[in-house]
Amino acid sequence: MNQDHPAADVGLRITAVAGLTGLSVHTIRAWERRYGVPSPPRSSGRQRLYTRDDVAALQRMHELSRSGMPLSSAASIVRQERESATTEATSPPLGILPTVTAFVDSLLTFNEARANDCWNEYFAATDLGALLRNIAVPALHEIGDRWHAGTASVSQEHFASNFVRSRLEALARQHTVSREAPTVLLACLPGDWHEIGILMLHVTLRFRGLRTVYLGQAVPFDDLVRTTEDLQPNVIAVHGSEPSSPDQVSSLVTVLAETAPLTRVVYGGGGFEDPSTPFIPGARFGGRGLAEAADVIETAARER
Ligand code: B12
Repeated sequence: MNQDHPAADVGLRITAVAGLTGLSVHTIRAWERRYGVPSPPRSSGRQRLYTRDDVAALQRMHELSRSGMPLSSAASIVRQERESATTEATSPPLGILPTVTAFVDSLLTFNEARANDCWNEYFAATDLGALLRNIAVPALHEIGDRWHAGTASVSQEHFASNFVRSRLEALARQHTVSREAPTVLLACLPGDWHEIGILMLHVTLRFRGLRTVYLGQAVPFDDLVRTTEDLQPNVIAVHGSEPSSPDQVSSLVTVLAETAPLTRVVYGGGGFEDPSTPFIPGARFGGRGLAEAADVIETAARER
């Protein structure tokens, strides 16, 4: 590692920096190659290791270019600003990992900036799976339980759900995948508005290199069928939370056996978690956790 670089001991990987800035990995590399902004040190394995100052420089360059400034001018402004700043002083250590309690507190108090810091810092220091498993899912469950117990309001629950949803959507958008990759269609069954779990799967599968098409909440049955027939995806993964969810999946399997015979159907969500839920012939239960669900879907998608 380059010991001359300020705060070289707090290196972030390029994928984490992409998550923090909303820029693609390709753009970050291109800006370094063309404009030298930023120019992070490398690890002994030649991986770029970014500091907080590097992330700030990329954010500043992004901001200037979005305001209409040519990239070359934006880069020279960023370089000048960095030279006149004492980089040592603006590079605080990453510090300890944010906790789910801190994240929940920030959401319950509508503190978006702090919620963003928790999300960004946890993601930068870990990976997508850990962020979802240790922060996002437990926070939503905790807030949901409080709402159920009457100690959190609908406003707090909506704010929290919308915060998580918008961060997931941003992650999905910045991570595009080749059209040649196996395709997974994801949707909520008719009447089901609980989309965050399946949205998390959409992002997770994209990060694994699958091509995902995400339809969102409460998709009408006929639409679900028509879109599957049009796309002929490798897998259709559906989330259901209603008592009618198993019947809906059975009907989907019956229709698609004729019109999309190579598409595999995977299902999950609260509507299937009652132990008395019957096995649905022709479809696969994806399990109760995100990682397990992603594994089941990925395996099914790569079979064809
Ligand atoms: C946010 C939320 C909402 C939001 C959803 C917003 C949105 N954009 O998604 C809104 C406000 C719309 C909502 C509405 C309702 N909700 Co609500 N909601 C929640 C809450 C707080 C969080 C859900 C969530 O996103 N969790 C995070 C995700 C990641 O976790 P998950 O959904 O549990 O998913 C896990 C697994 O199912 C699996 N998984 C998820 N998706 C998939 C997909 C596949 C294919 C597979 C294999 C696996 C899988 O992985 C996940 C991680 O382990 C929960 C509280 C809780 N404790 O879960 C209640 C909760 C789910 N809601 C509940 C209820 C009762 C309702 C309403 C009926 C309330 C009402 N009276 O109107 C309506 C129903 C609307 C409908 N018809 O769908 C109950 C469900 C109880 C039950 N089992 O019947 C809960 C548990 C709250 C509670 N404690 O009572 N809700």
